Amino acid sequence: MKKNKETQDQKLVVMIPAYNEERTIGQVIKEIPRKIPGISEVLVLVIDDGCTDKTVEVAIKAGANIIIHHKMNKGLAPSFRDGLEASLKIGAGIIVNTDADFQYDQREIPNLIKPIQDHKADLVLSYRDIFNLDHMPLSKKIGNKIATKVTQIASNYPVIDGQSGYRAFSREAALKMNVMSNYTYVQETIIQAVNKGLCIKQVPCAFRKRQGKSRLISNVLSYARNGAGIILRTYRDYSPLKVFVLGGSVFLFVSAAIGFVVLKHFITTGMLTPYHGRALLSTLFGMTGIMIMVFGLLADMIRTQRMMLEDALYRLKKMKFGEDATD
Ligand SMILES: Nc1nc2c(ncn2[C@@H]2O[C@H](COP(=O)(O)OP(=O)(O)O)[C@@H](O)[C@H]2O)c(=O)[nH]1
Ligand SMILES: [Mg+2]
Repeated sequence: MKKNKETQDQKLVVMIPAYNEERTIGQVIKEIPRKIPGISEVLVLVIDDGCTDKTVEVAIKAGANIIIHHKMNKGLAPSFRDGLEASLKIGAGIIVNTDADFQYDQREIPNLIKPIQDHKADLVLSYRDIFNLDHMPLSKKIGNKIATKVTQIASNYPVIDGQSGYRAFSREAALKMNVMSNYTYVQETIIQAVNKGLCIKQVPCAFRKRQGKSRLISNVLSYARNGAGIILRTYRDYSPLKVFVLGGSVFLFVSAAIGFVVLKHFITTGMLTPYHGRALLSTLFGMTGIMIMVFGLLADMIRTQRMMLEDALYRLKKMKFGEDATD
């Protein structure tokens, strides 16, 4: 009976990417519940992304179990990627990602992982009540809403808060994630999860005022530029036909609008004169449109390759962690 219970209970790894967070990381780690129903063990993993302050010392003192070091600052997304990999390696059944700045309330972890424990989700996203957070500047609130809307369109999933990093992944979801960006992982992981057919649930969460300055967002505009680039690239990678057909159609439409008169004139008179200029322009737009569509077909073939590569990678990771890679 005991053995059966043990096999059912999963190991939880709470991973914390951190860049110079000595002020708050201790509070974060101390707040993490170490006993949760249905969880055999809670381990805290800190990703020290080239910290130059006392983050690591404070984290160890507060009870961190594993620390991964980057010799220099690599960025949030690479830290997240390494954190997931390390969590899988130490046998995590569920992985929670949280921030080191004490903005999220770690006492909510049982609530965050519940849908995974109940086999109702592979990925649980938390969402904040953005417009009722008095401490959040208006520019950030608006930025959040715009980025969330774009993520909704790109993922075709009604995400409520696309920027919240407080999330729980099942082992299966973590094995399937291939984060490619070097800046932030938040939008890319949602788009990937939807495209890989993972089941997503959303739960509300609290969000405290940040102590100290944001490490990630020095200004909202550069965050928006970087974030938009990541979303567009991920969308292009997973839905290339839609992107290229849309782009090509715009050119073909302009070509038709310009060339309509020329074609009509040519059919009735058999001549291009006096519409040579229009004819040239229409041809140019038409050719460009067709070229973009052909790129779309090529990109779609690359997408098929990517899907196969991702499946191979998934099986490879399973083999690496000593699991059955045949299912
Ligand atoms: N590993 C790593 N973590 C980072 C980096 N930049 C930000 N973070 C962490 O990512 C989390 C969110 O960053 P934060 O500055 O709070 O962003 P904001 O809340 O969106 O303004 C915090 O735990 C940061 O320590 C980075 O370059 N590397
Ligand atoms: Mg923060």
